[in-house]
Amino acid sequence: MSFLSGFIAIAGPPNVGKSTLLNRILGRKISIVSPKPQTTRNRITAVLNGDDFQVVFIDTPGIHKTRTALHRSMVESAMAALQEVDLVLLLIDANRPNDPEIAPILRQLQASRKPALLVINKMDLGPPERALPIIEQLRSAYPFEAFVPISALRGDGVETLLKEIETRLEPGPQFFPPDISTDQTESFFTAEIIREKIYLRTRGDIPYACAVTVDRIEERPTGDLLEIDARIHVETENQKGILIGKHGKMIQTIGRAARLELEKRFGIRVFLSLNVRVEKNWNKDTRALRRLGY
Ligand SMILES: Nc1nc2c(ncn2[C@@H]2O[C@H](COP(=O)(O)OP(=O)(O)OP(=O)(O)O)[C@@H](O)[C@H]2O)c(=O)[nH]1
Ligand SMILES: [Mg+2]
Repeated sequence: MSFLSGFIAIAGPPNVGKSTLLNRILGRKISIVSPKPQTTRNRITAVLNGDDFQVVFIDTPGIHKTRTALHRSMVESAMAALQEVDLVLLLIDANRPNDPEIAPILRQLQASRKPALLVINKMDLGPPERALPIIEQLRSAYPFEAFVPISALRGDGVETLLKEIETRLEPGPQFFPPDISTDQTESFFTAEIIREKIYLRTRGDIPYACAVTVDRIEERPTGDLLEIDARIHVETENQKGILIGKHGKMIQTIGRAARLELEKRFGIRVFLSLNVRVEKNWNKDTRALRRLGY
């Protein structure tokens, strides 16, 4: 039997559970998740390896109306992913079947004519019947090859989804070494974990005003401690004040939550130093965006 492989994009409007699904499929946290929309800003690649197959999943930023250069870069990377893969999983939220952001994704699919599965997520939040009108409505908009209701959070339906994917894999090469589950660097993952803690602990425009870069990751020669220097870039002095918080309380909370998760992930004690820096209009300036990884 020949080796099977393929590239699969997980695409959809913001906040529908794309990153949750990626993590569920891989059985570990690859992509950060938060209750706020526009959490994922880059494409995140994850590799599912089997004895005779390899699936490369690409988690993409939620597709939405763009306002800033950052949004444009996010949406462009998601739209481009739709063109490049062998199969698209269009993920939608069962509670938001009329999400206005679905239409532009359907248009992109119609242009690329890629094979696609419609995955209806968050089925745990209501009765199963509510998937039916959604399927009825969307099957006339695009020739989806299958309709799969799931709960990415609880895992319901994910096995069925994986079976639907497996039957569509074609003979192909092993794109990544079999022991690799993501192409993210340690620095990128670290910056993302810090950004996730900001999303989970701040409100209003603060999470959206933040970008995180990692300047240094270094293991002490004694081998018992990882030293990490990271920078949080914000747009204004006011945001910097809020992020640091009274007597530094907010930044300490964020730092502690990130450190605990990084220690678990890297299996070593972590010393995390966070520095907040004002970089005016970073999310509107394409040069600054590139420097910050977008
Ligand atoms: N109840 C329920 N909540 C879910 C499910 N899947 C995801 N969520 C929640 O939905 C929120 C958004 O999840 P994400 O995985 O970050 O969504 P996303 O589509 O990657 O969002 P962006 O990266 O912002 O586009 C989080 O609070 C998740 O816990 C699900 O199956 N059921
Ligand atoms: Mg995401």
